[in-house]
Amino acid sequence: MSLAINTDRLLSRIQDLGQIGALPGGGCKRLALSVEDAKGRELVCGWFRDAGLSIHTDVIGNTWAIREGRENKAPVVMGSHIDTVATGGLYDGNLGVLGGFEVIESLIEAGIETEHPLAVAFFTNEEGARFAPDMMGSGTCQGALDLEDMLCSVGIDGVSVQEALGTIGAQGNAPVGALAPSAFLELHIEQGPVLEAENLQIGVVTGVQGISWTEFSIEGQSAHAGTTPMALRHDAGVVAAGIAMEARAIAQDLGPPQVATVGRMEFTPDLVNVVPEKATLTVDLRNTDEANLQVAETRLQAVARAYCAAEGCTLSQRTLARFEPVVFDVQLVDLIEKSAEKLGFSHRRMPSGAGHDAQMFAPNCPSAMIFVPSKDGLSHNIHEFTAPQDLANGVRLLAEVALTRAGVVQSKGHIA
Ligand code: HGY
Ligand code: MN
Ligand code: MN
Repeated sequence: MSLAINTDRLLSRIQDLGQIGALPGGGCKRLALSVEDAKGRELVCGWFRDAGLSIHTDVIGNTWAIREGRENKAPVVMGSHIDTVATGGLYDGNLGVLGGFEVIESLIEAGIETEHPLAVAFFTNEEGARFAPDMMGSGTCQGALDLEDMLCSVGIDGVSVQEALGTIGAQGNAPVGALAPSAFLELHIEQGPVLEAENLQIGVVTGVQGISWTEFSIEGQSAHAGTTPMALRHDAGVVAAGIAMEARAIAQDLGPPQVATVGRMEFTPDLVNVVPEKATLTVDLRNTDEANLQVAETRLQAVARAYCAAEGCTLSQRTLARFEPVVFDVQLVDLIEKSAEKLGFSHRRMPSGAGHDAQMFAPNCPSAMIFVPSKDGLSHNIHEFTAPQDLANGVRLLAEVALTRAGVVQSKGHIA
């Protein structure tokens, strides 16, 4: 069976949602639990409501919409996120939510009934850009993260998740664990260069690499840039710079798939002629192999301590996120691969370099992902782009797998 989907409707919804938080040069900024996120939630829930779906929101703002099945069984859930980073694109997360919704709406139009209910979901703060950690909503609803801890998480702007939920009215009353899928599927852009480089249409995602986010705070001593001899300095800035260079060296020495990123670095007092008395920086380390990720972490820690000691500074740190690598359900991955074959899509198996909501469902129910190509491998960039045909391919494959898992009871309408 292959469900006919309405590609034009999908594309126009992606554009409509992309208007919320639109940036002047393209792309959009819809940080988690911001006013823009609230508007995005309102738009998407309006579409869910118009389609007659029953909408549920839980205590951290995760939202899902259910289309009933013939049996009162656990739903097959298609989900992702609609929050973005500050230099976000139109597709990261949004494709998985709007694509899942397109599957459900096309089913309704085709008069197709399924045994299991089908649901489409978006999860709070997948990005982790404003509030750490990432995958916060999905991790909380699936028991990987503690609700109270997450509600107390304070963002880079000094606002807590609890406050932000209250400000935009996004806190619902469904309890943690209320969403218990029979299977979880996430369609997502690859966000990397592999599919495009190999001229492939689909990524059959085997799992997600491990993630380690650390925020280092270095305390030194502010001093005059001109009068203070180098030997007398306690320069927090130079320690931060050394840690940043070490992060890059670790990735180079360990080689792929190890990656390292220093995304944030701040100096205090941040003035041209004052030796920094304080520096904070974040280091994002990732690897598909947990043992090697720990090697990277250990080496980074050792160097941070050594640089601080040599400069006479003090070091403190916070773990902002720490998730071990995840392997997706073998049968579901096989089904995605077989379905891609059946639909005639070129494809390959691959791990995900990015974190995703699906990884939080993997311990609790069969979970897996479908990737479609990213132009120039770009994401977390306003020029993020995926061609319309690739978007449609991904949604058709999502439909094929979701329908197989949900079981088609009867089709009054058209299934090719
Ligand atoms: O950081 C990530 O991998 C995802 O974008 N949250
Ligand atoms: Mn994403
Ligand atoms: Mn992202």
